[in-house]
Amino acid sequence: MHHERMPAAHQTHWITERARALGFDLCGVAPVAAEHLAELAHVPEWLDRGYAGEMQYLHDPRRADPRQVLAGAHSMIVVALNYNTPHHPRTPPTADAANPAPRGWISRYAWGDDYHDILREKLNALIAEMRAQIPEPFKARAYVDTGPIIERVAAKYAGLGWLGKNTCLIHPQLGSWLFLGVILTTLALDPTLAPGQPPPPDFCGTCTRCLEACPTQAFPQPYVLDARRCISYLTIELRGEIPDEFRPHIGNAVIGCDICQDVCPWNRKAPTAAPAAFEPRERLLSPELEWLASLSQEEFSAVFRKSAVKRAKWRGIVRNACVALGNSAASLDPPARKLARSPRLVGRRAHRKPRPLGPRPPLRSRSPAGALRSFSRNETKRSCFRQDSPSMNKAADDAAPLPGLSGVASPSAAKVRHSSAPRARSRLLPAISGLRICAAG
Ligand code: B12
Ligand code: SF4
Ligand code: SF4
Repeated sequence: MHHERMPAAHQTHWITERARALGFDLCGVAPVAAEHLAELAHVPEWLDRGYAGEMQYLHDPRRADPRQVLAGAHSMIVVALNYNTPHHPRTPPTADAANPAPRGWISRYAWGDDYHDILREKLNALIAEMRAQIPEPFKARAYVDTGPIIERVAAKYAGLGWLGKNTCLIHPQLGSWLFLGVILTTLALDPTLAPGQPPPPDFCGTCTRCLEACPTQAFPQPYVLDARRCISYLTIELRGEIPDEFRPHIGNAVIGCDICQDVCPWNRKAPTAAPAAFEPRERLLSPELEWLASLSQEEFSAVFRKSAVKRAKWRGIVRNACVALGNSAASLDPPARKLARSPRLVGRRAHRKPRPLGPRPPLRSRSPAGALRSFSRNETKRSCFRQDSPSMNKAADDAAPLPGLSGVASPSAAKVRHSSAPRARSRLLPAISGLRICAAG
């Protein structure tokens, strides 16, 4: 087949169209030069402040300059995929009166199939289409968390949205329940934002809901996250013991945390158009904590096959379930309460009265349940914005569904079975005996 060389602008347009056809909700092209990616200048200070905790991979110097990641790199194609499914936000522990067994909470991103696989497959399909369409030789590499690219910054400068005070990428119609992926390429594509055109405006206005709702006070200042304090880090990335001071504030979270997004007004109208693969797997919506704590390694591998939860590892999820059980100790029957407080399971004391957290600016902190109780689904968009700036109100009012999204039917809610099978408490102890959860995994 004979190919005419497409002008760069047409290539960008064609690629974004193909990305849409492959199921991505958003696509844009960002330049790679660090001087066009302003937030990257903060990376050294962020690292110097120690905010990365044990995440050594964040110290890779290439993260501050995508040009160092791929020789001759010129452009970043950035995509976003909606993962919002039509399920309620986090519920307080033991909210189910019919079945009062203590329940945990797994974050929305980890309910279904592993997003890394789903996005990577689509990105590789896009690269294959590009190779078939664009005759000139080029290099292209797909990343979904996997490379030294700060994807949210890339997304901002590809015109996909703004970086909120909770540090998430937010799109005015889609909200922030978005997975991101990047193709780094040597192709000289026209950036989505014309030269001199500013990135999408920041619509956070005077709102501070996320900062106030964070149970562990993980935001030292707006737009900056101290990852060491984030429940997501504590439950997924941290190996070893969860520091005592954070345990009571973790509540019933067992994998990740969504609170700073659950409370965000821009997620109120976020469409639930996620692929069916992101629907919660059986038993994972409000999972029973004793079930999680008693999983054997084999059961863990089977339940979380091709799931992002695997990153936390078996030790991690059992440790987290035990901490959450400790936090629900009041509602446990005596044998389980004893177990949840066992120093063998969770390091030192699993449950203790909440203590004030370490030094942190005077942000108002609430318990996870308290933060979410104040988040009423029926609250109108207007009342939610009443504290906020006129421009924010207007922007929210103007927000209309994206073309092409309005006709997309929400996937039918998966049938989620809350198992109320009688829990064999005797199973819990043997399953975890001998396991030193406080030891690094
Ligand atoms: C490491 C990581 C984490 C860490 C650290 C998070 C963080 N904020 O960095 C932990 C484990 C805590 C985490 C949590 C979550 N993550 Co995460 N994570 C990543 C990962 C792999 C790298 C991010 C990174 O490089 N961080 C390093 C620091 C330097 O970046 P930063 O926070 O953006 O810091 C900037 C700001 O602080 C800013 N800044 C602005 N002003 C100022 C001022 C000063 C003085 C300073 C110092 C800095 C500063 O500059 C910094 C540099 O750009 C990305 C994937 C990727 N490769 O990008 C996913 C990613 C960011 N995570 C994602 C998700 C979904 C989550 C969770 C929602 C999961 C969950 N439910 O638990 C939470 C959200 C928590 C939150 N509010 O951010 C999505 C975000 C999608 C979106 N819409 O934004 C990503 C993009 C994964 C993906 N491919 O979709 N994550
Ligand atoms: S609200 Fe949850 S996810 Fe957000 S910063 Fe705080 S602990 Fe992390
Ligand atoms: S909760 Fe408010 S401040 Fe936080 S990200 Fe959303 S709009 Fe911005």
